[in-house]
Amino acid sequence: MIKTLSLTASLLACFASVSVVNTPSTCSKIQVRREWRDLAIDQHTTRTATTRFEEFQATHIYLTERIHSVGQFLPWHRHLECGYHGPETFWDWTRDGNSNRPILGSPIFDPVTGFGGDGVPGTYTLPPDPDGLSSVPFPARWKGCVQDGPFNATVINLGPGRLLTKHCLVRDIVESWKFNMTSENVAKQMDASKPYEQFRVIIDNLVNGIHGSGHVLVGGEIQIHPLFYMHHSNLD
Ligand SMILES: *[C@@H]1O[C@H](CO)[C@@H](O)[C@H](O)[C@H]1NC(C)=O
Ligand SMILES: CC(=O)N[C@H]1CO[C@H](CO)[C@@H](O)[C@@H]1O
Repeated sequence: MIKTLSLTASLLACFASVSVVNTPSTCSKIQVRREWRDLAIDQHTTRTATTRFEEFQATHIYLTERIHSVGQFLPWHRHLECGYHGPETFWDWTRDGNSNRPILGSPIFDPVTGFGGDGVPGTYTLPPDPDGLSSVPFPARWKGCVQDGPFNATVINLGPGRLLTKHCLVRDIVESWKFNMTSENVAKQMDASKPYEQFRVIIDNLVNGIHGSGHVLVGGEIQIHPLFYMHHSNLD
């Protein structure tokens, strides 16, 4: 209860800073959100710094059942980013969904200036999970370790799910899934969902929804990776 109250209090504090007030004021400095590939390269480096990163992963794992498929899904995920003071950036997946270029050719998955590429088949096996702690929705989509780019040698200590295992960053990027991420599909989901309740249910659908599909397109464990924050900024 205390945890819920303090989360609510900090959520309010977080939104208080962006709430609209009637007193006219001028902004001395306006920060513009930029799509990730429109940032200068040194800003990429800043955004992917890993200070206290595991605390963010752990918070998301610990609260998983309370922050997905519920009304606070979007505000909670925004709250997780609250406190980051740089210009917020995002992964506009419609730029990849609308493009004829294969998804792995996207600057997002570039091995040098991006987040690295696909998992290598046969390099990862899900650990035994007799107590059902990992709650992996698509076990077949844990193809293998990302073995290029800045996360090649990254050791992840948390996960899958609530298991604690040392492992690599796992992906299984599937080309056909990018067709969920077109502007057309985004517009369709916006049009179909008038009340907020309907909206969050539609976007959260794992197969067609723009939130669920972002996860499934990348496969493996996007939620313990910086790309997760780019994905959620875009939903915002
Ligand atoms: C990935 O890391 C391994 C182990 O450190 C190394 O042998 C390999 O050269 C790296 N691959 C790339 C593409 O950087
Ligand atoms: C709306 C849409 O295009 N949905 C597709 C999302 O991707 C899966 C896997 O390719 C398809 O089965 C869906 O039809």
